[in-house]
Amino acid sequence: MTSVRTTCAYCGVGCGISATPTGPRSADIKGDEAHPANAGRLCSKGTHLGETVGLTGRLLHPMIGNRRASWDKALDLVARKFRETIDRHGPDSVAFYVSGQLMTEDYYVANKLMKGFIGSANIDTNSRLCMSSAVAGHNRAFGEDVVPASYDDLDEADLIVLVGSNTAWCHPIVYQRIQAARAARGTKLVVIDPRRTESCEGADLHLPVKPGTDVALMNGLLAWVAAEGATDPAFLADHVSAPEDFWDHVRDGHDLWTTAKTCDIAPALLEQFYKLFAATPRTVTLFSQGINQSIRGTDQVNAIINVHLATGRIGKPGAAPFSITGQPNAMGGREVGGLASSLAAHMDFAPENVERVGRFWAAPAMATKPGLKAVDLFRAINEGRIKALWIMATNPAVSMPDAGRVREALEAIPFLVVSDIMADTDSSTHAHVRLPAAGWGEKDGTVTNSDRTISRQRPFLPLPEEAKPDWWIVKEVARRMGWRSAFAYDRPADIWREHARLTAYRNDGERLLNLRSHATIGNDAYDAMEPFRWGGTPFADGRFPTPDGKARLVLTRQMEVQEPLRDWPMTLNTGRYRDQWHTMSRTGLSPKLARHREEPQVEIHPKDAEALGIVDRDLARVQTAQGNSIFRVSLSEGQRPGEIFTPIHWTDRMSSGGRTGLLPRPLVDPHSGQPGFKSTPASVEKVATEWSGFLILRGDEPAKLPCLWSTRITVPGGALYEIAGNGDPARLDAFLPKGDRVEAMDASRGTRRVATIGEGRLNGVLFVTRTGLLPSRDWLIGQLQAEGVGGSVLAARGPGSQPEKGATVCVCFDIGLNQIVAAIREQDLVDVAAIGKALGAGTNCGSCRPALANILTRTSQETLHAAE
Ligand SMILES: Nc1nc2c(c(=O)[nH]1)N[C@H]1C(S)=C(S)[C@@H](COP(=O)(O)OP(=O)(O)OC[C@H]3O[C@@H](n4cnc5c(=O)[nH]c(N)nc54)[C@H](O)[C@@H]3O)O[C@H]1N2
Ligand SMILES: Nc1nc2c(c(=O)[nH]1)N[C@H]1C(S)=C(S)[C@@H](COP(=O)(O)OP(=O)(O)OC[C@H]3O[C@@H](n4cnc5c(=O)[nH]c(N)nc54)[C@H](O)[C@@H]3O)O[C@H]1N2
Ligand code: SF4
Ligand SMILES: [Mo]
Repeated sequence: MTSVRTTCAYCGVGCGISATPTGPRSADIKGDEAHPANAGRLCSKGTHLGETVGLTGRLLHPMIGNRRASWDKALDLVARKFRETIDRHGPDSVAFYVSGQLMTEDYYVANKLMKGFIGSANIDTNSRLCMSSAVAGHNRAFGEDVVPASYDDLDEADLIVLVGSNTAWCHPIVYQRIQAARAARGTKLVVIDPRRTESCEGADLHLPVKPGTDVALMNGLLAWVAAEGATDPAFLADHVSAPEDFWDHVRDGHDLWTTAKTCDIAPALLEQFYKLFAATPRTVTLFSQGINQSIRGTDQVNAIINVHLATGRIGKPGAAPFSITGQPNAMGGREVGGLASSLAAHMDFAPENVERVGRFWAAPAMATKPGLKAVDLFRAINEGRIKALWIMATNPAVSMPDAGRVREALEAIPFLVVSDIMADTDSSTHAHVRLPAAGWGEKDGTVTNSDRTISRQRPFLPLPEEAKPDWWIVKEVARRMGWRSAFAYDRPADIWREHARLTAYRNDGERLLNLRSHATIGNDAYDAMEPFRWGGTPFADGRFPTPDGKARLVLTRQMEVQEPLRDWPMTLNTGRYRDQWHTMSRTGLSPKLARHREEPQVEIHPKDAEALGIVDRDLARVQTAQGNSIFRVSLSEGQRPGEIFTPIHWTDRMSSGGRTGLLPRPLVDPHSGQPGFKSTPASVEKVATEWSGFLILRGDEPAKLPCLWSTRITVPGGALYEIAGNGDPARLDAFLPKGDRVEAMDASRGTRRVATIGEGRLNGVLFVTRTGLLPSRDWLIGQLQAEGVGGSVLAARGPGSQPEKGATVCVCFDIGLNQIVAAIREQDLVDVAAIGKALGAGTNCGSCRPALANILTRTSQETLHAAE
């Protein structure tokens, strides 16, 4: 079969992929060597995309309630309900909640329908939770939402500063590029993050700042460069405007000592960073959620941009403030105007823009003001003001702050439509209508990555059953609402051309986003489109898209950071794991990716744990004013005392307990409306259960287990559940699939081992203990694939069983922690390359190389201690 060039389904790096179908629902995945974002490399998630293109769990037919319906019936119902709601309660009584995982073409059609035809701007996107502070910051500083950087700048920088970005895990190919620059030209790397993440492994300096103090840190830096004469007076005079009292404000109270105190780091460390920054013109400051997801997000973004403007480090090779995007098409969504706060094609709601876009669309009902931003939108549902909602490609019941309230909104709303690729998500359980969307590998369109490179996503698998592309679904509803000719699209290229024409429409250079050359592109040329970056090198001529052509310094003040409260002594930080993507609907299908972190953990400093009577691997309850969840404890010196971290990925479908979304408070940044996910007052307590254990089940149907805590991961041939609870664990026997039953009880040790076997194949096995001692799961998991299995399976090990591999570090070659430590000790390995030679680990996708570096350091320290 021939291979198809497409773009990765996951992050905003936007790696090119070459996919070769190997069967009706399988494909061989390789990096596309011709793609500028990755030049053939892929991280662990991209590498294992092939494991996720099966049909497990897919939604394959339109559903009205729990009944299968024809497309005609389902689309008619959606159109009729939206029409009736608008007629009765006005256009602002309906809303769309969409996603940076839609194609630009899907996004364009949804935005046009809401803002030009329904006549409301109540279309917001999960990018509100992700990028909106960067958007607001860009608009304030540059007059347009333009990311003034490209990946090439990383190759040409002498200093790269990561602020609030765990690039090693979340943008691994960019991180590899940074490491390549370090090797090639000695680029220095500084990480500013309260946690010591794996991104710090390959860094020169880590500043473990107190959360929420980045404004102070950046203002202190600005004061430092000003005092040292390291600003660029000519650039400032010609190309930058500032509020009158700006420099007085900067000089006031931003000395090194005060700043170090505010940020809670050593002055010497801060000085080291400031000196390095002041002395290095080619600096890229790369930032993501540690900056954006804050109630101070927009000011934090502007505080970073201020420093770059003041030093003239923008629009030049190797020098830029770089907001790196999360989702594969976060940028495309911003380009079409999919946020409630923008209109279309980088235009806001200024009357002349409303008139211009209205004329272009021949719109019957233009929205004239911004719509509700995500948090307000769900609040409006709770309050009964929004009565019909259509969710596309996002899972707000998990990913919104205070997700418990969001669930109530989804339960209460009179009419809910969910377009998704999966049959059951935490959000779609509440839907009146579920619409089966085309997924990655089937869909066809364009995406824009972090550095404005637009690439094609191309299909290489047929649409399964009745699934349809999102653009098709939306335009069919629009046509049924009466707007037939305005939504007469036959293919994504039709929409792309219209979007390109709008970016160029009456645009004499006021807007940098201008895709004029694509306005008349033919269908074949669209199909063959090579990745291209729009906008060239923005601001290279020192001109900015503001009325006076100058960039703007924005006065930012460090807001006070709340001190710990009596009931909530801890601060909860939330974020991502290397090998999982958001609510796991796709990565959760991959047995390999599951092994990096098998359970949702709460990371806590050993001192805090000790004070709370908690030890490593205990279960602990994290409580906030919004709700509580249970996590496996992981002691970590990389946490600052008083601060804990939990992952965002686990849902009700993958766990009971373990859901982070319930916990964050719904407080938002005043300019962007982005929630402050990274900082919520919390408390932690140990959870003691009478027993713990695990369950391995053949098949892929998720089971809802009646125990206090459980989490599920996919394994080859089935699923592994880690479980803990109180009362009689015998009730779990009912979840074992049918078969001959073998069991072994040991009352004195409080263990219970039960397996069911059919025709020599293991169907399921349950191990429970009251002592906490359990055998390795690996061998038992392997038995799902074995034949001739008998009662001896309960011994949980076969003849000649291998020693335990330990937690998987390298997913590509399935190498565990214990194997790596043993090899380092026995073979005296001294660097990551030597580990690669010995075990293969780290030599394929490279995502685990920071982890290998960390294991090397720890192992050699332990060996030293042992020798002393
Ligand atoms: N593996 C994986 N990769 C992903 C994703 C995924 O789900 N999984 N999702 C993608 C998406 S949509 C996004 S948005 C990106 C997110 O990518 P990142 O922003 O890199 O990821 P996060 O883990 O959310 O948070 C980054 C860091 O911010 C730090 N932080 C918290 N508070 C502060 C603070 O006050 N100041 C500073 N300086 N730092 C702070 C956290 O400790 C954390 O290490 O990742 C993308 N890539
Ligand atoms: N506490 C906390 N919460 C957070 C964050 C955090 O750091 N901390 N980060 C926030 C950020 S940055 C983000 S981006 C969000 C992400 O949060 P979500 O957007 O809610 O997460 P996903 O799991 O990516 O949801 C995508 C959904 O779309 C479906 N899907 C996939 N492809 C398609 C398609 O082509 N069409 C359709 N119709 N459906 C599709 C998937 O099955 C899945 O159900 O989470 C936010 N929430
Ligand atoms: S870095 Fe990884 S997840 Fe991101 S686009 Fe590239 S392969 Fe995909
Ligand atoms: Mo995101």
